[in-house]
Amino acid sequence: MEIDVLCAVPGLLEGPFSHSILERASKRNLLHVQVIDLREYGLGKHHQIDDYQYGGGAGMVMMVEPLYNAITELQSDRAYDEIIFMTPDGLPFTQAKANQLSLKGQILIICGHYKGIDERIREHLVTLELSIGDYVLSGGELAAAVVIDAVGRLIPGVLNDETSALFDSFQDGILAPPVYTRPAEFKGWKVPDILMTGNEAAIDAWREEQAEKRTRERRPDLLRD
Ligand code: 6GU
Repeated sequence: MEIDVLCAVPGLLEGPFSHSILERASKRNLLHVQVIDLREYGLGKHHQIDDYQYGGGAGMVMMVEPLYNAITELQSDRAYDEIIFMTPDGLPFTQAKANQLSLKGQILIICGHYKGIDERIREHLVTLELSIGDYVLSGGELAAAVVIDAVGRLIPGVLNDETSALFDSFQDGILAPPVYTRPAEFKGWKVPDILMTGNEAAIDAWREEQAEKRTRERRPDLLRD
């Protein structure tokens, strides 16, 4: 899978993809993330990428031309399955969306800044708009990193059995049960006895019960549909 990220602050994306699971994905040629600096497509000698908004009002808007030139140049190289714009007014990003995106071949993610991007780009070039939650970030870069992490780990071959995504919270619409490791007792805090019995069926039943309890207590909304 190839994910290109077009953004105004590429520095924000330097860290996230050079560690652990996503780094392994890249070394195994399962996922390539390329960050493109929108400023390279900026206008004039100052490489301008934003301007005042028509109709007045506070805040700058990312201009149509740099975005258009960047996107069409990238498209001459790649046939994107999806052109995603990260925006707080997009569709909520969920595990189901992550699953769908993990099956795509080539994706372009556009990150906005300031007041947003010229609506004409959204209207004519963007195919999917995503939000990672009901709060406002100063730009789409960190949201894009969240999407890429969630999608990247689902690509076949990226995770091994131990890190398998099958049993993640949300993957079956329910939260994950509590987990424990050595020692069996720490400062008088004990690991539940059931986990020491070696009785796999009983352990599975306990985990299922704990997962349901946890979901009922913390996220009853997940059980309603
Ligand atoms: Cl995708 N972008 C920004 N700027 N803020 C957000 C967001 C995206 N999702 C939630 N808040």
